Amino acid sequence: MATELAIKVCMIGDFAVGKTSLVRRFVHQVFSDKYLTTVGVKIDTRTVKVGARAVKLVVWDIAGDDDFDTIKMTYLRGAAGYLLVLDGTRPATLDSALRLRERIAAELGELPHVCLLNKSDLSAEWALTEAQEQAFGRGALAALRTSARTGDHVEAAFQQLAVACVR
Ligand code: G3D
Ligand code: MG
Repeated sequence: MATELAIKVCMIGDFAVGKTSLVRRFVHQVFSDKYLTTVGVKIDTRTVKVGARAVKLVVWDIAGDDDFDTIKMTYLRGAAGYLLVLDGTRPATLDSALRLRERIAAELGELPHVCLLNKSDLSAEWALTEAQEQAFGRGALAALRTSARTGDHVEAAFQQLAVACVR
C-alpha cells in the first residue's frame, strides 16, 4: 500500500444547504466523535483512491448554525480545496455561495473547489435558471447536481476534489 496522503477539505455554503448531510452521506457512518467544539468545527475522514494512491480526506464542517459571514477564514487555513454547496430550491443560497467564493479568493487566493447544487431530489422545487447554474460553476473544477438524500453525485464530488488536490 502506498503511503497515505492526508488533505484537508472544507465544506462551504449557507445554512441548511446540506453540508453536514453530504459529509454524513460520503463518510457512510454515524457521526465520528472527533469534535473540536471550541472552534465549532466537526472533522470526519474517509480515504479514497486516486490512481494507485490512498488519499485521506480530512473533511471540515462547521457545526451548528454558524453562518460564514461570522466565521473566520482561519477555518480554511491549510485546506487543499473546498466543496461549495448551495440549495437548488433556494436561489438566495447562490448569492451567499458566490459571496463566499469571492471572499475566499480575496483572502486566500484561488483554491480548487467543486460546486454542489444540492437537493437535486427536489426537482419539482428546483429554482435555479441555467444561467445561474453556469455562473455558479464558473471557475470551479466541476459543478454537480447532488443529493445527500439519494446519494446522487456525492461520491463524485469528493472524488473530483481529491483528484485535483493531489495532482
Ligand atoms: P447544513 O449543514 O448545510 O446547515 P444540513 O445543512 O445538512 O443540516 O441540512 C439542512 C436540511 O436540509 C436538513 O433538513 C436536511 O435533511 C436537508 N437536506 C440536506 N441535503 C438534502 C438533500 O439532498 N435533499 C433533501 N431533500 N434534503 C436535504 P431538516 O429538515 O433536518 O432541517
Ligand atoms: Mg451543518
